[in-house]
Amino acid sequence: MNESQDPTALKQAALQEIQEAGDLDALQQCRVRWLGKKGPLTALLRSLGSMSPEERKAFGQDVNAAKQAVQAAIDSRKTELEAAALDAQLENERVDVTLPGTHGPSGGLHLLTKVTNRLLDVFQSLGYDVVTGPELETEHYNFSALNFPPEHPARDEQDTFWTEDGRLLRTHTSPMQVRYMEQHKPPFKVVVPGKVFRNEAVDATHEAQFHQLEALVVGERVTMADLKGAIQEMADALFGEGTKTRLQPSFFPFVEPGAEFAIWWTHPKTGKEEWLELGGCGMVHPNVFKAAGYEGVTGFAFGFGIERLAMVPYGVPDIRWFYQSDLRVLDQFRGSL
Ligand code: FA5
Repeated sequence: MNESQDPTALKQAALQEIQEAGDLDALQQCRVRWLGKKGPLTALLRSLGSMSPEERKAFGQDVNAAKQAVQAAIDSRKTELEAAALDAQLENERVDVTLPGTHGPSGGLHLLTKVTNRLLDVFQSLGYDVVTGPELETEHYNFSALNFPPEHPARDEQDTFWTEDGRLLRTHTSPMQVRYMEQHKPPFKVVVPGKVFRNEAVDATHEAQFHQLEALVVGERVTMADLKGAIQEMADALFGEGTKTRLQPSFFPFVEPGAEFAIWWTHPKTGKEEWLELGGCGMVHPNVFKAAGYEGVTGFAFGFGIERLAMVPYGVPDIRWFYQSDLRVLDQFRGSL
């Protein structure tokens, strides 16, 4: 019997090749070569027909044992190669969780939000409650209840946008004075931050939409001295103890007497000093108390533009920059306050 007819020799040769198969493709080729229809072991089985019965029995057993050993070797090599392929894939796809990540840009609070929050902190620490009111107002709360007679020219200074049902976008935060008084009993101290609107020719210091902060204090013997004191406390808290403040006579229909107020402000970098004119103030007019159904009390109110308080100290030269969402502007105030 030559080697190509010896099942044991064929088996040895097959086992060696199977062991050397480096990947699943090579192993599949081994299987076809050794166990396929044209393989040497299949050829040996075909040759059984020409043997004597005794010979056939012994030789057939040998060939089948060789086939089974080859099949078992292929199966076990296949398991090995599959495990190795999985290891290689895991190694390839390994993620190093300790590597530093890549960051997208993070958001931050807008300068106007920061200035508003700072103001609310100051007033809350002085014992004021914070309330907000509707931006879409009635003509009654925005004007009539605040002692603006229907044809009074003071209404022209606060031209605004009207809805078809006769309501308007509030021109100031003062409408909350009467709204609040109707719902509460004095004494109280409140501040009202919020968005207001005016039909303005927009320029570097005027927007059609801006923000105000209103303060209202009502009690039994509230005086002009209390008003001056409240503005002084705000100035001290914002710009440091002993900051100078100024009241100049002015007219608003809903206060009597009325004034405009300013804070003496020194630029921390340039050292430049100037009056920062913030807004209006005064003692609540008796007609406003009447509109709210109040008697026997006194009170003061003041209101000012928040943009102004952000523009001058933070060096923003144009009010329109607050609303353009330009990151070159916004990024500069990320760390401020
Ligand atoms: C008022 O709005 C009064 N309600 C203020 C007040 C409250 C007086 C309580 C008395 C008692 P005035 O129209 O002056 O007042 O506006 C107040 C501030 O809002 C101004 O000083 C300015 O800082 C700001 N302001 C007014 N118009 C604009 C505008 N178009 N753009 C940006 N800020 C503005």
